[in-house]
Amino acid sequence: MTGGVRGGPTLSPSTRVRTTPFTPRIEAAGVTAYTVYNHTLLPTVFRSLDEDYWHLRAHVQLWDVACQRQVDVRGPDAARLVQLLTPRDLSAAAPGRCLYAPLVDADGGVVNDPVISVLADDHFWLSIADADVDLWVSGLAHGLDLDVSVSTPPVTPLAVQGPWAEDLVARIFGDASREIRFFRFAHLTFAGHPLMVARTGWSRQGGYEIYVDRDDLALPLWDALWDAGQDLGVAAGGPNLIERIEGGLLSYGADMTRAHNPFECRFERFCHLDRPTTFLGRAALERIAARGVARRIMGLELDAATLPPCVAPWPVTVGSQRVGEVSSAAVSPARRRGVAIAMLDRSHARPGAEVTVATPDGVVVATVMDLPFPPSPAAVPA
Ligand code: THG
Repeated sequence: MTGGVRGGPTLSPSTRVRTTPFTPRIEAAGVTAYTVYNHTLLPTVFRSLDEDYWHLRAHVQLWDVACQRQVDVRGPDAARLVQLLTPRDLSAAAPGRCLYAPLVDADGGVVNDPVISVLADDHFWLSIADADVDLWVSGLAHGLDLDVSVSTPPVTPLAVQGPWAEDLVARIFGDASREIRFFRFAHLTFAGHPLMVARTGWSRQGGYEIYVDRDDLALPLWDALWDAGQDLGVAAGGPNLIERIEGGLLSYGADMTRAHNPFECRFERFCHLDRPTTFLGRAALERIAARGVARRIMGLELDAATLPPCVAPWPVTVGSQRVGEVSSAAVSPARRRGVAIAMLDRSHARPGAEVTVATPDGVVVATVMDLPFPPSPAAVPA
């Protein structure tokens, strides 16, 4: 877990932990840490978390996000089934839209938080976070006897993220790619084959995700972007822990689980209880909305110059009272402080509140922040 480059244990390779069509280039680029996400390798660190962070904010990176598996739902009942899964009203979502949507269970627990792409009125892709959503969706389809097919096709997303992503992608896909608006997609041609190109991605630096639906195009696409991006400083990268905490992007399984409801996760803008939408968990969410939540997800700025990785929740306290727990944490080199995501009791879920965090390396003082964090300096402060 501490990484082979430092001589620690490594991950045992097996067919159960999938490689991806991009893995040869990821290894050639010098990946130093992977996580496993949807049973698939997800590269997370190349040079170091800090160097990758600064690079992402200044240049452009290619990310192997094949682990963002697509759950394909199609057929006459597809729209009804996908709407049943989420409190976000999808009735006005036309083909070409991507929608970030929490999925909830009958008790209002968050089951996942995919990006849903509307391919056609009767065809959707759920680009899932780390959980076996295909089982949940096909179980519901069978239980409700719906006329749909649910599958996980071999689609391999490649993310292009960073301030130069627009220029780089335009060099390969043409200026039409510049016209794609945030959370929209278009089909653009690469090597004579139409690929779905979306203006999405798990960073706040802007960029695209290209859904490669033919494995034999994966390396040619990587190489084309790589060669075309040399003068832009293109590098291999991955979701960056520091950048995504500062950006307030939540990680399913870490920051939220089925034990949390969407209001605790600040997803109210994706919960349309005021509309006649039919979805599983509606009654539960109405009860929760009427009662109010006892805890909320917030940011924390920690008075710490180093932090260990957060591999088990860190207690957050005020005096002797426990008021929550940290689920993700890192030191931001731009702030020279720790940044964290924490689920906090309502009483302390307000910006400016002072708390203490029990890290494995000792107790540190922290200030509650809104998410996302305010912009941080674009270079190392002097
Ligand atoms: N892209 C794709 N699939 C994914 C992710 C992705 N699946 C797994 C994981 N990431 C899902 N989680 C998120 C979390 C946040 C966002 C996207 C996916 C996101 N949120 C914006 C926000 O919160 O401001 C935009 C939300 C909106 O306004 O619709 O981008 O990254 N393909």
